[in-house]
Amino acid sequence: MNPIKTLGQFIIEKQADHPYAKGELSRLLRDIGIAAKIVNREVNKAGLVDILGQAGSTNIQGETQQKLDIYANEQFIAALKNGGECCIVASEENEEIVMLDTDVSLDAKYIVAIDPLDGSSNIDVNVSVGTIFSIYRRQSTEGRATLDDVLQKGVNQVAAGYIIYGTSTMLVYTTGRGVNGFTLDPSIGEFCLSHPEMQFPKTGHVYSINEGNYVHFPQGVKSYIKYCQVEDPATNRPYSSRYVGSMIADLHRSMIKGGIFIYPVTAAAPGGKLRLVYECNPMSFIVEQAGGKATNGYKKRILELDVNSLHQRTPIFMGSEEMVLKAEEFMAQSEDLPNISLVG
Ligand code: P6P
Repeated sequence: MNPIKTLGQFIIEKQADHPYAKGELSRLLRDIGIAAKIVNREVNKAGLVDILGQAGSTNIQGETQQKLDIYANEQFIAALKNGGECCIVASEENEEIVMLDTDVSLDAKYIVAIDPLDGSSNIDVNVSVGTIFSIYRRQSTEGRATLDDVLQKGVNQVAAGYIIYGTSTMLVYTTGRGVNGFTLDPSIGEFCLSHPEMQFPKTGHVYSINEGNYVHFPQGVKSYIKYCQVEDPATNRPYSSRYVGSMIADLHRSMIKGGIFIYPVTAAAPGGKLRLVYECNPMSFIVEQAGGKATNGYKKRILELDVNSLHQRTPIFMGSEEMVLKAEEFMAQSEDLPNISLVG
């Protein structure tokens, strides 16, 4: 049996790979791990809210029960504020950036973008949900960090990861040297290394997309879906269709089993639905570090997209490299004239 290696031990071990690291990023990652354990505890008893009263009711201490995504947001922001290594948090739950203005945080050099509880609508039906985080170094050198420090391209990320609250709770992250997965062992309250050096299979046989939007998809997406459904044993088609409705769960499965996840432009979301700063960029960093591919469907790497606003959206095609390339072939053949800003 391999000896247990906790997230904390792993972070310190890997810090040695960065000779000039002074421990700030290590402490920041540990702060995130602590908040993840706190959120996990509440997510895991979410079903009990019905017994204890609906969210928004008051618990026996008379405290108002909060929606879980607001609770998660507050826990991560508090952990980052207390940790002192982060100066700004950009969150899906906050319209504006959150300045962490404690004496220590003001001089902190890291920015964290976060989706505190992605897929939270699935909590009531007991489907996996998750937290996504993205870490940048502030670019400004004088005064307080600003929104411009947040609106950096994905290629500038120093770290990114997600926590999936599923059949087990896992924390998966990269600092640009591969992707490693840690599973929470509740008996010791530690994330333990369980999936070292995660890699996407080069191809797969599962496609993940909300086909309910089919009529509004670009022609290239419709053609790719039909390609996936054709009977061709030589290429293991038809593929299987799997769609959880929590991007983290769909992507995590794709990374382990092989597959492609697509959220294209639709009539309801002409610029795509998923957010660039705290969903697509962090997930794309992980995908690429695990040997996969992540683009907007028009041969443009997600990580190289210009970031112009905090809650900016983008279409996303990510997963096993060969599957993304095949989907992009169909996108390139279609007559659709995409919004020119989307074209690589
Ligand atoms: P739809 C969850 O709300 C989310 O942001 C992603 O996690 C998920 O992949 C997507 O939206 C689901 O969107 O439109 O298919 O319900």
